[in-house]
Amino acid sequence: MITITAFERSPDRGRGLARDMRVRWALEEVGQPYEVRLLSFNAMKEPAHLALHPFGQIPTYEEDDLALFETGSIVLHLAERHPGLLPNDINARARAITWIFAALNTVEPPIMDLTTTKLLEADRPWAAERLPLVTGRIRARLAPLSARLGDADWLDGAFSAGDLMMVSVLIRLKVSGILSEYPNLAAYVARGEARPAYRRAFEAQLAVFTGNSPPG
Ligand SMILES: N[C@@H](CCC(=O)N[C@@H](CS)C(=O)NCC(=O)O)C(=O)O
Repeated sequence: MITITAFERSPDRGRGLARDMRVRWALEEVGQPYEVRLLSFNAMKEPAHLALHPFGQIPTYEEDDLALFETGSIVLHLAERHPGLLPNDINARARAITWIFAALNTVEPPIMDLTTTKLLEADRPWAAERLPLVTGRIRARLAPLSARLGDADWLDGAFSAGDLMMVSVLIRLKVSGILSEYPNLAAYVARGEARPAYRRAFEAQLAVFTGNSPPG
C-alpha cells in the first residue's frame, strides 16, 4: 500500500493548492490506491516526519521500503512505474519529463514568489513596489509558455506527467487574474481540472477539510 502525507488543516481549506494534490492526481491517473497520513504543522517538524522529509514538509510518499519526498520525484516515480503518464517512445518520454522540470524549475518559482509577496511580505514598506516586478517575472514565463502551447490540448502530444505538473503549478495563479490574460493557458488548466482523475483527487483533498468523504 502507498501512503502519502498531507496537511491536517490546509491553509487553502482543501481547495487543491497544497502539493499533496499533484501526487493524489498522479495516483488517480495511474489507478493506484493510496492512504493518507494527515499531519499537523507541529508534527511536520518532529523527528518522525523529518526522517522522511528533511525539510519537514508535505507531501511524502511511502511504498514498501521506499520513502520519497519532492513532488517532482514522486510524480516521476509513479509515471515511470505505471502506464498512463509517460509516452512509450523514448524521445517523447524525455520531452514529457522535461516539462515536469520546466514546471517545477522555471514556471513555479516566480508563481511561488507572488504567494510569498502577498501572504508574508504584504506589510513591508517595499511590498507595493516589488509586486509589479514579481508579476512581471510571472508574465515572462507565461507568454512563451502560451506561445508554445498554441491551440494544442497538451504540451507535447498526449496528456503526460509534464502536463499534470504544469497544470498543478499554474492553478495557483487562477485567483490572481494573471492566468486569464492567457486564454489558451486558462483553457489548458481547465482541461486538466476536468479530468476525472483530477476531480477524484480534488474531492479527496477537500474531504479532509470538510470531513465529507467522496462517494465510493
Ligand atoms: N518542493 C517541494 C515543496 C513542498 C512544499 O512546499 N510543501 C508545502 C505544502 S504545499 C509545505 O509543506 N509547507 C509547510 C512548510 O514548509 O513548513 C515539493 O514539490 O514537494
